[in-house]
Amino acid sequence: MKLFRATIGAIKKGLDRTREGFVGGLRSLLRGRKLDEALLSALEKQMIEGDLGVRTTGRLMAELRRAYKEREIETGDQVLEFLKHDLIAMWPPADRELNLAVDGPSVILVTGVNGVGKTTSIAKLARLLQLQNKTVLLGACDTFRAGAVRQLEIWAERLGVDIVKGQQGGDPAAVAFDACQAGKARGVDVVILDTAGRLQTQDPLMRQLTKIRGVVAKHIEGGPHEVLLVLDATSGQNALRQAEAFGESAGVTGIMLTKLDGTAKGGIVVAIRESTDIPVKFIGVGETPEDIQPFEPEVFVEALFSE
Ligand SMILES: Nc1nc2c(ncn2[C@@H]2O[C@H](COP(=O)(O)OP(=O)(O)OP(=O)(O)O)[C@@H](O)[C@H]2O)c(=O)[nH]1
Ligand SMILES: [Mg+2]
Repeated sequence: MKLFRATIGAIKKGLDRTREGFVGGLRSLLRGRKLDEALLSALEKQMIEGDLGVRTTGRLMAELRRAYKEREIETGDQVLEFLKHDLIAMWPPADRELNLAVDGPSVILVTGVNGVGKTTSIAKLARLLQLQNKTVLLGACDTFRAGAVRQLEIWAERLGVDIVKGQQGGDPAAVAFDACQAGKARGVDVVILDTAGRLQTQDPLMRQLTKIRGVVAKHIEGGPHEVLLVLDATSGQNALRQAEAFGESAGVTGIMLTKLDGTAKGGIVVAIRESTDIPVKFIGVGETPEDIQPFEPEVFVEALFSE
């Protein structure tokens, strides 16, 4: 059974900018046109500018040029259909479900650089889990930034979920330990750990993350069940570099791609697929707890290309 389902209406709204920007641009370039070399070159340029990634653009263009030469494709409208199918095919059926424990608390560790939307995404995920009748406990392991604990606490109050916190400046791994213990003692379904923003180049902070993972692994069987990396879609190529670096050093099991509503370059989701094997599991399309959607390629591409 699927845990979550995407709804095309909500995704479509969140992708307004990309639909008008990147896809709208493709549409106005291709609609009603006869295909020729000049049009193919213009298309290639737009794909790269839309953050689709160099490799994916190269591959799609090679396939398009072949189809054009063999006269399978003769019009711009056919190119649009071709692109849609090819994009969907980039994500073969795979497990994008949240990995949860069968028995006992599941632990989800959330990480990423500063300001990408970690804490907000945790609130969204907590709400999604609540809708599935799961109980949630939040662990405020961002003991670093002033106000971070309070920010998570406000979300916990609004959502009506438990929170475990420590002292500002305290050891984040100790908070993770307390949250795991409380999760077990209270019979909570999912413990979500918020962490301070960090750069992939900040060794001490990356080691701290390893320590948190170690504490969780020691006290919760199979934990952490997910290490979600939050990436800001508006940061373009930087997001890709973060995915590569964190993917290697932090044992990331899934990506939450936030702020898709704030960019005209939603093609970034394709570039992530191109440069890492880490599945995008959720997308964020706004600032409220309702603005989260599971990433389902067909729904996503359909929403992207809809008028
Ligand atoms: N438009 C939009 N804004 C978002 C989204 N997700 C988060 N934000 C906003 O991004 C800003 C930063 O969000 P936080 O959740 O505090 O980010 P963070 O990664 O926890 O930040 P630090 O803890 O400081 O590293 C806030 O203003 C959020 O409302 C989204 O999907 N769309
Ligand atoms: Mg935060």
